[in-house]
Amino acid sequence: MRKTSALWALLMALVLASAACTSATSDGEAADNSGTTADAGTDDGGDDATDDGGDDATDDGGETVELTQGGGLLASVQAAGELKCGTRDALAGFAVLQGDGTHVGFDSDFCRVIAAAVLGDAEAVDHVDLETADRFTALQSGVVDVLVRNTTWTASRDGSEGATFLQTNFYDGQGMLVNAGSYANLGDMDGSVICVAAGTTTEGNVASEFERLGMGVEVLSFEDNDLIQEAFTNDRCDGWSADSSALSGIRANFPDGPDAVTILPEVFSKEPLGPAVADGDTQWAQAVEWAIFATIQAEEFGITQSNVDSFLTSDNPNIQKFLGVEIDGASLDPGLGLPTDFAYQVIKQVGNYAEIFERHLAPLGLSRGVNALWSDGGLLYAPPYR
Ligand SMILES: N[C@@H](CCC(=O)N[C@@H](CS)C(=O)NCC(=O)O)C(=O)O
Repeated sequence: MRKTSALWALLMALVLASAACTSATSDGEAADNSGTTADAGTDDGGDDATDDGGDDATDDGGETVELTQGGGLLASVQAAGELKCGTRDALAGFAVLQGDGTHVGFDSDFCRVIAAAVLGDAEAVDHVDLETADRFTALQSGVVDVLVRNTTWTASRDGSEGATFLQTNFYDGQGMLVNAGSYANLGDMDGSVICVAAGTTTEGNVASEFERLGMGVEVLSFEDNDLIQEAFTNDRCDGWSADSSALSGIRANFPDGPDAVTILPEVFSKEPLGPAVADGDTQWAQAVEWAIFATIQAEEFGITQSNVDSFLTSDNPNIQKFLGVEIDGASLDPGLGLPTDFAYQVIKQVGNYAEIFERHLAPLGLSRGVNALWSDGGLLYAPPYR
């Protein structure tokens, strides 16, 4: 019975997934370097449902059902020996290209987490710089294997953009940066000009929020932050709206110093940021997701980059399974297609979630808040690895 229903589920999923993969549009209107003006409306639309693929191959209770799930990207990435990770090169705290050619930041490290899990080598990453508006076409066309680029999970992106979002690795919300002393609250900004990056959730959120407040603003959209910075400096923008975490990075690196600008107190949207893959390849999606879970679970176990080796002799069976330690002559292989020591590699080569956060986001003044572990009152929770 189980076998039959699993096969039906797979068949249905393949039909849905192939339908879902036919239309790829970029998220949002084309960017205009001089600033595209709009005063209302969102462009993050679309509604059709897609399904990201088949059902499970094994079930806790018993028999194993051999099913091929999806498009084989896990095998392709392993054969290529390199992960193409869609990211950015100038987003403070998240992904910044250094003079020596390395990428540094929270997103850059999560690209490494995936490479460590899948390839056993955190440095086997091609960090592909993507503008906001190009993210989903790059994912759909296979230019990148995964997107780790401060990208918000929304229904329209799950649906119309053909993306499958995985474990959120940073729960964010939208904010507003203004010149120090110019405004105290969003409610003071009626009639102002707000600058945003094109092809983002930010654009639509500004329109909705000011509509909700019964106020009118002009929204100017730019291709990237450098262009917004220039417009802001030239007094073309009264406010700069973006994810709050991004604004913290922008403020920390502001040309006239952080005190020249203020982030207003209101956070006016939910922006769950996390990795996304193209629809239709469940095995790949699961591999990426368990790589992220490994960072969270490691923090919960108290396993860090520097102490992970001491845990290889732990007598806690949950830790033994998690690190791929042999129990009765075999390591747990849950059938994800990942090496059985993938979590060990992630922790040893990149670190646990707390370490990655401390390395890149704490220096911007960000605290864990809702991004704490569930056991500390936050939202981060990894399912059991067994
Ligand atoms: N999380 C939002 C916004 C993401 C976004 O791309 N933000 C812009 C503005 S902070 C950005 O990353 N710019 C980077 C750059 O220009 O280097 C989304 O997914 O649409």
